[in-house]
Amino acid sequence: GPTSLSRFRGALVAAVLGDCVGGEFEGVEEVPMENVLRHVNSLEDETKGNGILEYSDDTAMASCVVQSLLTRAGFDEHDMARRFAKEYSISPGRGYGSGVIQVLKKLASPHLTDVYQPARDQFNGRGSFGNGGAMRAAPFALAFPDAANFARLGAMLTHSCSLGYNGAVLQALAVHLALQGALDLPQTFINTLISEMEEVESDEVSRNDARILKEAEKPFCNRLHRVRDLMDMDKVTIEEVISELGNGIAALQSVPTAIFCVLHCLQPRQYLPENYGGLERTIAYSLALGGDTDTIACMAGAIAGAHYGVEAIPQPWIRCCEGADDADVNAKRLHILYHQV
Ligand code: 8NA
Ligand code: MG
Ligand code: MG
Repeated sequence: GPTSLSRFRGALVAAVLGDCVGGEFEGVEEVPMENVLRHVNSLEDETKGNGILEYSDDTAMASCVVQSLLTRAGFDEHDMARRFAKEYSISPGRGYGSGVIQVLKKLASPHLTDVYQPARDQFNGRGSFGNGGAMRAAPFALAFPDAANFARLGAMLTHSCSLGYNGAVLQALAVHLALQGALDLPQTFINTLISEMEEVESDEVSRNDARILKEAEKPFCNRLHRVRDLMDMDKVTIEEVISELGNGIAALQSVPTAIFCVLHCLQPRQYLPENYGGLERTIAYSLALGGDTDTIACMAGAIAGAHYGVEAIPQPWIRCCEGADDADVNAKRLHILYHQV
């Protein structure tokens, strides 16, 4: 049912799986489906003893968000910033974006009063438009029935450009809607996202950032319209998806892409194995797009997991991925918090 525990567990666990399984192809521009299926199928073959697939910055930062929301029973920017900084200092080798590292080092300073300032100083004061805010946005949707505002503030701790934090808002909205069962009606789902983002992108700052970066007016809405057009097409190639939506490290080139992956994989596809359920299709398809595969699969995983629920996740995948069991435990705690606030 809507907002059931199974959906919460599915969302948080499948996000981790997307990150861990997607790491194999991160930054590879062309990923043949054959290679994706070989990689994914090797997870099922436990005789191979693949060992554990490690998670990256996506899961490391999402875990900080989860721990902070749970410990503070709500959003506390100082606590969250401290956790990001501490996590980075303990495990700096998780594949963080090259810019965000400077923010994470500054956030470690005990003299810092405004925790949003380091993010504002990025890229000559423009702020980052990377997908690092969006990749950790799902937990906000699992903690609050009205997550958009906190997802934005949580992203602004590292991403002060509206094209960064609005991507986090969009990802949180997509997870929120999926938790409610909204993906049962895909057309309504995409139309709701478009009308919500119309509002989100209507402020002066967002309009100005889009102008400066020479993007369309309301860039996320623009991409969501393309998602809707691609959804309506019978056959769509990987090349078309990449050229219309992107597969890069910018939020604008990856959040709408992740949403498309979920929508496209709601039904069986001839190039994906018949024995795959929707969640397996979504993750495999995300990897086949290449580019920022760990992050796109992580975001698509969170949305798809919220839709299909934890039962849709193959057990062998969970056993292969670092952090999947912790995510499952935390999802249960978030479910309680969500129904309290
Ligand atoms: P970030 O804030 O450092 O942004 C990522 C990159 O985007 C920066 O290093 C810049 O190259 C570029 N960028 C962002 N904002 C601007 C701007 N205003 N002007 C010019 N360039 C800009 O880090 P993040 O946390 O957003 O990074 C997220 C991604 O990087 C994640 O996907 C994560 O997994 C990681 N990552 C990706 C790859 C890959 O090949 N796809 C490799 C390693 C790490
Ligand atoms: Mg990563
Ligand atoms: Mg990535």
